Amino acid sequence: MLKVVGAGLSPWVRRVMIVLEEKGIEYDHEPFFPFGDPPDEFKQKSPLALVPVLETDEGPLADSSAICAYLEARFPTPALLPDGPYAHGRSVWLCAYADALFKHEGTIFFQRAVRGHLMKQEPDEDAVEAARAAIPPFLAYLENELDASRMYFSGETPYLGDITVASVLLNYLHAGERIDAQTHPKLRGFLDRMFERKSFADRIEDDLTTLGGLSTVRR
Ligand SMILES: N[C@@H](CCC(=O)N[C@@H](CS)C(=O)NCC(=O)O)C(=O)O
Repeated sequence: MLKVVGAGLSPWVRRVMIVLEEKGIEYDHEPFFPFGDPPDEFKQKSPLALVPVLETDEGPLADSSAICAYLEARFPTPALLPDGPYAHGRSVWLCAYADALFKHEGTIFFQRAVRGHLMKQEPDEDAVEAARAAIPPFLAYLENELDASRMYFSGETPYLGDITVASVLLNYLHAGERIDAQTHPKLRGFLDRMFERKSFADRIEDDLTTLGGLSTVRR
């Protein structure tokens, strides 16, 4: 059976688990935090020492984009990317945009959730404030990209771009931040629809047992 290695709180581990669940594929999960100096055995599977890793019967695969490409080639239905070259390209672009957003969101999450909540250390508030200041243009862009008449970015079906944006923004909420329906009605509606899907709802339940009251996702 396929095995996902990596802590489910990572947005990149989460997006792999959600893709597997949306495709209806059973898998094992080994939660693993790679921080510090991970063992050589892990670095052989993941040369950059990052999670996720997917263990397959042909060998390990690192990097969530590589893993999603593998899953799409092996299990093409339901499709991860929409039909049509432009729609396909736009969904991949959203993944790249979510990665740029992660550079800032990940700092807030790391300082507050990992350092502050899990490791019981003082968060670096200057780093948090600098990262928070970088977020509003990302939220404004995503709000503008959504069309109120469509459920998701590309239409009525969630694709990889939708999953990736929602996975990164879930950690923004898990870190105690808010995305308000007053200021970002389309983005808030999109996130609520994504988080109601069973694939996300199951992950959120697990996350909340670890994060407790820090997350605003259900508040
Ligand atoms: N581009 C990579 C990013 C993976 C990544 O940044 N993983 C983080 C967790 S969110 C990690 O393993 N960090 C460990 C470290 O920086 O030491 C992917 O999509 O898999």
